[in-house]
Amino acid sequence: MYVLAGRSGSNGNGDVAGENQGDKDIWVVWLEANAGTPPKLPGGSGLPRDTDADGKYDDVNGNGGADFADIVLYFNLISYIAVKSPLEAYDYNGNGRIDFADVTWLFAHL
Ligand SMILES: [Ca+2]
Ligand SMILES: [Ca+2]
Ligand SMILES: [Ca+2]
Repeated sequence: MYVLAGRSGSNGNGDVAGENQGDKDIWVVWLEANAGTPPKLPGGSGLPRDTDADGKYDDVNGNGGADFADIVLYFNLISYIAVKSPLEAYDYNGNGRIDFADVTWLFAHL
């Protein structure tokens, strides 16, 4: 964890304490080393992986490779992924949504 504290010029109740300290508002930001790496999915065996480093996490179940089981898991978890996972990791077709088109994209790109 890293704490980044600094001054802001906000005029509203914008700091972490919800108080306006004028130009001395303190912001605390939680930075994670691999913020873009999505967490393990329910039913997965490990951390999801981007097997070809294109930014799309095609090894959905984290078993080491992109395979048919990833398609099945993605399909079963569409609603979960849409709410809980970073969009950029699973929005394979880049339309800004997690949807069935991403399942078919994954199937076509195995
Ligand atoms: Ca990939
Ligand atoms: Ca896999
Ligand atoms: Ca999509």
